[in-house]
Amino acid sequence: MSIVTKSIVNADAEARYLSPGELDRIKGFVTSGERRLRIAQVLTESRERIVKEAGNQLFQKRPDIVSPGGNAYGEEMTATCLRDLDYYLRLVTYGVVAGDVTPIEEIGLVGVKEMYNSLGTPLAGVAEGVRALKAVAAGLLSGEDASEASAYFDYVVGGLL
Ligand SMILES: CCC1=C(C)/C(=C/C2=NC(=C\c3[nH]c(/C=C4\NC(=O)[C@H](C)[C@H]4CC)c(C)c3CCC(=O)O)/C(CCC(=O)O)=C2C)NC1=O
Repeated sequence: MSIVTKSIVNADAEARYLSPGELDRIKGFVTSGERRLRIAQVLTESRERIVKEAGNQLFQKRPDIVSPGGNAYGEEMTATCLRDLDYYLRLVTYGVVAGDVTPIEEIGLVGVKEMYNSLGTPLAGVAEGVRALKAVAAGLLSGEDASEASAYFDYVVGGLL
């Protein structure tokens, strides 16, 4: 939910006008809109490259993941692993656009530890992959945009560990 919807739901629950503080936060959301959309556009346009490079970085750092006995060993499993990185990149674009981590939390983090544990997928490996996504993405963005995007990747990492 964006700050706009959230503020309206809260205000209406008390049948009141939006408070000065709420209007201020909405103003911040609107003012940062152009930047957030620009970031989401870059990440969306470059998604294939970001996922591919992040995957290469991950597998170089953690060759065990794609070696016999590793959770992402074999063509099909490696593809599934890269698909998961693509999922998290997509969720980060949702967060950036909404200016809010709630979509990331609800779609990609609730119950995720149990899910990965039941699959034998190392959470630390997924987190390392998301860190690599962040690094590759940051390289495609200007300084301020990179730090804004990084906060959402960090949120994913925090939710995995
Ligand atoms: C959008 C929200 C969402 C997420 C996050 C998601 C994750 C997700 N990853 C899965 C599997 C998997 N995920 C991985 C990923 C990895 N293995 C590793 O060692 C690496 C560290 C890592 C890649 C970075 C692998 C290899 C599997 C297949 C595991 C198996 O079938 O044994 C599965 C099991 C079902 C399937 O194979 O599709 C789910 C549900 N699904 C969703 O709908």
